[in-house]
Amino acid sequence: MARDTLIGLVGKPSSGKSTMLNSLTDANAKTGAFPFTTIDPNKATGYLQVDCACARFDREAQCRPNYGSCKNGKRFVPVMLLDVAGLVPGAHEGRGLGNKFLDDLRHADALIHVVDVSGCTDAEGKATSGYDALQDVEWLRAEIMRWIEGNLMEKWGSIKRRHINTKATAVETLQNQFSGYGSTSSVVQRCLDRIRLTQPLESWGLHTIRQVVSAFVDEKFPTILALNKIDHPDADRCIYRISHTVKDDSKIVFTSAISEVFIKRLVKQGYAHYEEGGSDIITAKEDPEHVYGLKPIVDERLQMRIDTLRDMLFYRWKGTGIVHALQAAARTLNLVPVFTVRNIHTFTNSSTDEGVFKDCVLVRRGTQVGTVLRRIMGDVPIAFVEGVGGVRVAKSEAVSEGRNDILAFKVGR
Ligand SMILES: Nc1nc2c(ncn2[C@@H]2O[C@H](COP(=O)(O)OP(=O)(O)OP(=O)(O)O)[C@@H](O)[C@H]2O)c(=O)[nH]1
Ligand SMILES: [Mg+2]
Repeated sequence: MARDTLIGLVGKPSSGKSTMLNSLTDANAKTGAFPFTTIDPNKATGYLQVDCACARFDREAQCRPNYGSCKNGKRFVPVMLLDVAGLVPGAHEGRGLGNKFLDDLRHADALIHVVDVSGCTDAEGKATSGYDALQDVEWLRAEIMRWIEGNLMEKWGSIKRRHINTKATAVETLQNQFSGYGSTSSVVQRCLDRIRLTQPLESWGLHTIRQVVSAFVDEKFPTILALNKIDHPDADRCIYRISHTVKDDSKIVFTSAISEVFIKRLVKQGYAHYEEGGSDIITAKEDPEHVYGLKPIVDERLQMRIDTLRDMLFYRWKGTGIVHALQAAARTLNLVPVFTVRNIHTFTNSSTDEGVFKDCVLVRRGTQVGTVLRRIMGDVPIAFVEGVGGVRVAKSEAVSEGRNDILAFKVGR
C-alpha cells in the first residue's frame, strides 16, 4: 500500500527543527532556546502544494480530495514530517543522542537540514555569537556518512565472504545491508550507476566503499538546506558564506520558521489573512472594506512586531520560505502527483458522487504505471489501465507531469 512521503527535519540542537515542524503542520511540538528540547521524534502531516489535475479541465469547483485539500486548482497533498533530536559532531560514535537520532531517520525519503544562520548557536546548539554556520552544513553530512560507513565496515569481512559464497550481485549484497534504511534494490542500483563502478565488490577498498556510501547518502537521503532564522539581524554573514559555497541554488531555501508560526497564530486569532507561501499578510488596516472580517490590532507591541516582520522578512525575502522548503525537498525526489479515478471520463469514483480527482499519490517522475498501481493496490491483479480520453496505457509507461498522471484501472486478470 502507498505510504506518504516522509521528510526528516535534521540539524544541530536549537536550529529550529521543531519550530519548522510546527510551521509546516498543525503540530505543537515543544520548542526552546536550549539544546535537546526534542528527544523523542515528533511526527506530523504537512501538505505539499502541487498543481491539481482539476485545473486542467476547469473542474476546480468539483474537486474533492479524500486526503488534503484543493483550493482553486492548488492541491495540498499530505506528506509526513519527522522532527528528530538535534545532531552534534561525533553523533555517529554515540555523542549527544547520536545513533538514536540517526535510527529515527532511517525511513526518511528526503531530509531538510535546518541550519541556524543567526550565528547565535555553536555546533552543539549552545548560545554563542558570530558562529560560522557553514561548518554545520559540512559536518552534518559527514556524520550521516560515517554512521552508515561504520555500520557497513563493522561487518565488511563477513559481508564479503557471504557475497562470494552466495555468488550474489553487488546490488543484492548491498541491498541486504541497506534495507534497514528503507532502501530498495532500485535505490542501490541508482547509486552504483552514479559512480560507474567496475570492480567486483570483493576487491573494494575503503576508498571505494566511501564512494558507495556517499552515493547512497545522496540517493537515499537527498537533502536540502533550510537556512533558518533569516529574520535575525546578524543572519546575512552566514547566508552569504553558505550561498557562495553551496553553489546549487535548488538545494537552498531561506526560512523563518518562527515567523510562519507567528503568522499562523495571528490568522487563528482573527487578526490577519494570509495565503500560505504568500509575500505579505493582510490585517484590518489593509482591509478597510472588511472583506476578511479581521479584528483590529490595538496592542502597539503586536503592531510593532508585524511592522518588523514586514521590514525584515516580507520586504527583503518575499515570505517566510516555509512552503518553499517543502517544495524544494519534494523537488529533490522528483515527485509527480498521480491522480487515480474510477471513471476516466468523469474523473469521479462513483456515479452518485460528483466529486472529482478524489485520490492523489506522489511518485517519482519516471515511475512505471504498473509500479504506481502496485503501490496503491498491492498485489491485486490489474486487467487494464486507461488514461485521459479512455486511451489504454501500458503498465510499462512512465509517469510525468501531465503525462500518464491521470489513470483509471480495472481490477482483474
Ligand atoms: N529568530 C528566530 N528564531 C527561531 C526561528 N526558528 C526557531 N527559532 C528559535 O530557536 C530556538 C530553538 O528552536 P527549536 O525549534 O526548539 O529548535 P530544535 O532544532 O527543535 O532544537 P532541539 O530540539 O533542541 O534539537 C527557539 O528559541 C526558537 O524560538 C526563526 O526562524 N527565527
Ligand atoms: Mg526540537
